[in-house]
Amino acid sequence: MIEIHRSTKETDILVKLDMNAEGPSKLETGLPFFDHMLNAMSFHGGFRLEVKAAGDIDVDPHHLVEDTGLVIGAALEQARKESSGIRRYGSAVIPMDDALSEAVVDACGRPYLKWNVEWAQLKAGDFDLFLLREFFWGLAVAGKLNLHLTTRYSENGHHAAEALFKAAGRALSEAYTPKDGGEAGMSTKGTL
Ligand SMILES: [Mn+2]
Repeated sequence: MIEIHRSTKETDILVKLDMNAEGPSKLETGLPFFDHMLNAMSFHGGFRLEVKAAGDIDVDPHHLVEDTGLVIGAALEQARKESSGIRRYGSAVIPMDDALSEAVVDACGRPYLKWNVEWAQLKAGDFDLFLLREFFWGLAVAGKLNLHLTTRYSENGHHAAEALFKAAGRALSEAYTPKDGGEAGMSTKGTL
């Protein structure tokens, strides 16, 4: 179980992550739709995630959503460092009713976010779907992930987002599956 706490003047976030244990996850960000997405990601990824986040969401949930991505990303990076090697790549394409979303991960140590995402609506309930880019940006940067996210098609933004988080969970789970050999076993270069 990895535990990371990050506190700034804008947010206070505690993340507990165990990539090798099934739930139950516990999500408390003060943003019910965001909790719903994080729960979908961890449940379908088959890993345990706890997030307790507080922040200036009355100003704008932007800081909290981005910082939550940064802290979960930092936990993933620590998981990689503590491992004796991981599979590194993972991918998934997940449907939800009208929507089909895709996530492809390379836990390669070099951050990159390819955001090939379009939302059919701006919001899901009162949650601004455009904020989800900030979450995945934080995840990619702090997790040192190359992360390619795509909404192939959808009519409903909630469905597209939920399918995207499920796909991300499945892809992360595959990428962080233990594989012996350390960093040398993860690249033909002999190191990441
Ligand atoms: Mn839903």
